[in-house]
Amino acid sequence: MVSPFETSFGVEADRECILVRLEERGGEEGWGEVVASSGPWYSHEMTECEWYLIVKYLAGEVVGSEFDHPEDLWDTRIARVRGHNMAKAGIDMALWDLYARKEGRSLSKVIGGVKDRIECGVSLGIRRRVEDLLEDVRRYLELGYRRIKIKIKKGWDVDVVRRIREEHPEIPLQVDANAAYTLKDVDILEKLDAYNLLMIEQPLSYDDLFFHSLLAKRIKTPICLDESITSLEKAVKAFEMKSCRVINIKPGRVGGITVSKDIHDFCLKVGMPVWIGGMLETGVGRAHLVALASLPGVAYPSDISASKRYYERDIVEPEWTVEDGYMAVPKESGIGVEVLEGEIKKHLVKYVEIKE
Ligand code: OSB
Ligand code: MG
Repeated sequence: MVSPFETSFGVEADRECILVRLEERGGEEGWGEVVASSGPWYSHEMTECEWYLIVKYLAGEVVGSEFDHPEDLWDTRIARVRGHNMAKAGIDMALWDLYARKEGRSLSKVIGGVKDRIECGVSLGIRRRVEDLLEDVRRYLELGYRRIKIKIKKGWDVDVVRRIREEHPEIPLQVDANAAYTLKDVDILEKLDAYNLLMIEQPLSYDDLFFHSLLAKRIKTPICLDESITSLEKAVKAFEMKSCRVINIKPGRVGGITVSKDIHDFCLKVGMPVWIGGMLETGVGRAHLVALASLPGVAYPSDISASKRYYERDIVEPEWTVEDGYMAVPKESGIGVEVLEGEIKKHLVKYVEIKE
């Protein structure tokens, strides 16, 4: 990565990831990405474990099988595997890309996308000094990003937000706690109400809905859930319990494109705004984020930044770029970018081919 990314749960300086390439018998290919990190800090999922899940339990449900539509994946025994959405998502995404390519349509169009460009936000990690973060904020505003999100944790919250607001009273600004607080910290979280934030993302525990519903009654800043929303069922519960007013949909976290669409459709129906979250994806996973961000219910800028914000050299062509704060949604078939297997080989750690 171009620079280490620090959150309340740790620092990532390199991203280890699993790419899934699905090949049709004598035909098209499709690409997906497993967004797990190398350790179980964002969720229980992590690269080595998701690799094992794919090889031992998931790939066999796809290899040698016939599907009319990518949603049929969820009629296989994959649906019976508890959790490990990130591993499932890698396969689900590859199947959607393959299907869209066969249809000769863009993934965006195939899933019902309605936008030809998407609004880009940037997510800025925790820094050693506030001055460094202020510099990051200036840099990304200059590059045109339409919303700034900063990572917060105890001791790196109210004062940091105040410093940014002093310099930029009007910019769309939000914070992401990655579960760093408990209800005992309500005094700190209340203080954030003074700064006109778009939302606060995942203030409380990674798996919680109930305490967030209590917190929502105590603070004015809208709560957005990320980690807690791992399925359509969780989204429905969060809505019914009033645990949040916004949902960050990450295809990796929920099991891929099919479930992301289900959550999106539900949220659109009940009037809950959504946006698309990222997990520092390579150009492959990013393509899936872009397609989802073109859906009609996406009402805030997404955590979808240019390839250069993450990597010296992305593994797709063309690389993802941001102009005037927007990213163009590809019109080409499938994910709409070419995957550079030569670039992948330069960083390849492990490879397995699973055949019929
Ligand atoms: O909580 O949104 C998060 C990155 C890794 C793990 C969790 C999160 C993030 C980000 C980065 O905020 C978003 C991006 O990909 O730009
Ligand atoms: Mg988040």
